[in-house]
Amino acid sequence: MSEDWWRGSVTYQVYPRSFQDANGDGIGDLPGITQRLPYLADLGVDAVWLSPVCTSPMKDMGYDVSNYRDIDPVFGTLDDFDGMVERAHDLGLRIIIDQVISHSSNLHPAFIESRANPAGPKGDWYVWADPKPDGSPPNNWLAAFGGSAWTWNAHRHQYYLHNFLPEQPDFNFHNPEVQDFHLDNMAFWLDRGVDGFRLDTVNYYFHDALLRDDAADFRRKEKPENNPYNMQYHLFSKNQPENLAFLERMRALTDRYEARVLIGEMGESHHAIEMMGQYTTGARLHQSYSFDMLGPDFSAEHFRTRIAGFFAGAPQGWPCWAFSNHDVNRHVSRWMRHAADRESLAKQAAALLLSMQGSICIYQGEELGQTETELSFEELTDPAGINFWPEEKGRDGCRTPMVWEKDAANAGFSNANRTWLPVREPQRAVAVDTHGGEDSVLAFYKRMLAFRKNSVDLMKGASDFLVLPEPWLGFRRGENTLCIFNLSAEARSLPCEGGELVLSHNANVEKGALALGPNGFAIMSGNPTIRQPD
Ligand code: TEU
Ligand code: CA
Repeated sequence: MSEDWWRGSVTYQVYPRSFQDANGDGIGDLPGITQRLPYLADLGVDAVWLSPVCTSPMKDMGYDVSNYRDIDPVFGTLDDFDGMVERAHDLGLRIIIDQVISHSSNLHPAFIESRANPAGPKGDWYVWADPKPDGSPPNNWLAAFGGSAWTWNAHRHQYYLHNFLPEQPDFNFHNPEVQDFHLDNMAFWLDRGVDGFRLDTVNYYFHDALLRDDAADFRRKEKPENNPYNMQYHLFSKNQPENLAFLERMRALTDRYEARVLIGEMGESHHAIEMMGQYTTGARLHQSYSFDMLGPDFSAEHFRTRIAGFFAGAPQGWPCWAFSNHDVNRHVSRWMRHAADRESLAKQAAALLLSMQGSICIYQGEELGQTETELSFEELTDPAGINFWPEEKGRDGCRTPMVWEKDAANAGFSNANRTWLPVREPQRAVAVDTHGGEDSVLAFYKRMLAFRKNSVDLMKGASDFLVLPEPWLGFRRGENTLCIFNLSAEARSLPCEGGELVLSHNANVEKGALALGPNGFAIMSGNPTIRQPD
């Protein structure tokens, strides 16, 4: 087993509630995932990342854990988990689990004990602080899902910190026992055979011990488009220097096992690129999962500056890029205004993402060209949607069930009368069984995944960006691969001599020109000479 299998690998994110329901209760589960693993092996991904499946009151859909060593009954049992891991390994797929340790559920026994007994052994496991003299919270830190990051507790006569919901109290990582507790829990899963962790909110573990105020708060009005969260210019509530030493302890633990991987999720921050580099340089994380391509920006300059900027700043670091996940609008919907049609955009995005330098995460359904589901307020389950409605619609629209068979009940996801989020049109229309043809989005993903896996240039080659005006994006990878994209809905062409098309869509090379139609792209070999468009 190669130790660095994860360099350039592609991980498929499964949202367990919405992948496959095996017991008919309308919610996806582990036996359902196990049934569908052959689909993922056939798709050609290297690993599967499961959003959280540990015991949880589900206030934030599993990102609020009440037992780090068991499976929530809605998803199954530890036996089901072991069965899934075994089946995945048989199929050559690795399993990466979400580890949500910055905070727990407020129903975790450690929090209940901490709250009840300030002088007891767990008294200091969470972040407790006295009120200001006027009774208000200790500082101005904001919670991502709205309001202050502090909630009053009448029993302790103190506030506790929660960067997300009040039901997600933050652990106090300044206490070494808290660090040990989490490392022990991670060893529990490593011993069970998981191949790695996606570390939720990895830059939130430590808070400023002096509890200093965060800087300017640009609240909801000025926040970037399509961001479902409360925004603040975080200086002290996260991104603390003490975190690096803890990540080194975590790496030392995983290095005791063979070929495991740590992928840290680093919430957007004013210095995200520097932090991503810092967290993956030296014996810390293997990959930093970037938020940079989860937003509205679809310009060539954006993609170029993110990728080139990362490697310029952190030549020893390693990024992980994604266009969609369970927290953001699906990219086909998000970028549709730059596209002529859904399919061309979906294929172009696949080609672009899967030709990038770094590792890649794709999100369930994107291989179908899936779009965001429109939901009514009554259908929402996500607190971010419920709290910020109607300015924001929250994250349920990207979490609706996977569509397998167009004409089956619940598109083959479940045989329940009612599923936790609805299955409807137009999502159903792009179900897996509609992708039989060679031209389908799914068929393109398979080709592109296979191409990447067999291309040393795409897996390991450096990126060298061409100087081209918008909306052209072009870069060479390694020795012999050129990737070029028309990021617009209008046909364009530029002078091009030599080279051969290897994989393309809406592309044509003739008479010394490369013509790319709406959202066209070309992956070429043979080092063609490209010149500025006229
Ligand atoms: O998301 C974290 C996340 O998106 C934040 O870093 C966010 O960008 C920032 O707070 C904005 O200021 C993860 C999970 O992916 C999400 O589903 C959970 O709700 C969240 O953590 C809490 O565990
Ligand atoms: Ca179920």
